[in-house]
Amino acid sequence: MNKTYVMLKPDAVERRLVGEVISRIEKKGFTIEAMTMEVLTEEKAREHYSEHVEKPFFPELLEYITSGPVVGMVVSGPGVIQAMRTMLGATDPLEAEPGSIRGDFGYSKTMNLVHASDSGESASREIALYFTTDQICD
Ligand SMILES: Nc1nc2c(ncn2[C@@H]2O[C@H](COP(=O)(O)OP(=O)(O)OP(=O)(O)O)[C@@H](O)[C@H]2O)c(=O)[nH]1
Ligand SMILES: [Mg+2]
Repeated sequence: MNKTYVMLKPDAVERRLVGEVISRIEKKGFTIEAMTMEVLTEEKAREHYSEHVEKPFFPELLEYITSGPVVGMVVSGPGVIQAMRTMLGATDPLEAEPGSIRGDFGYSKTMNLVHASDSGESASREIALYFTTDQICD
């Protein structure tokens, strides 16, 4: 699996960091195969974060992720799933390494700017949730 799903969350769009994040992905050498901008419905957000619906932080996460438009992308390249996770940095931006997206720009564990699939299985599931096969170049 050389494809992953990347989402610029509402705070990334609000803070005008879309170009910065896309620039990092492109400079790394990865390819953007498809892109959409949408406001997530509660139903879609629950589907996206289905593993977290019972967690104590989920209500806050749900409110945040549906609070404004998100930019979703299919990104491809060798080792892209793990590489994008490394480029994101730790979930908590206060623990993320400088040089990572969350380390450089984030300060809130909820508002951590960018999502990327955490495994091949997640990537397949998430790409299918947001894109039809004819939307993906390749
Ligand atoms: N407030 C709070 N939010 C959390 C906590 N753990 C996870 N989250 C939020 O829930 C999202 C999903 O959690 P995870 O999937 O474990 O973390 P992640 O894979 O680094 O983040 P995503 O790429 O968004 O999936 C995170 O990005 C955070 O916004 C927590 O302990 N407290
Ligand atoms: Mg996750």
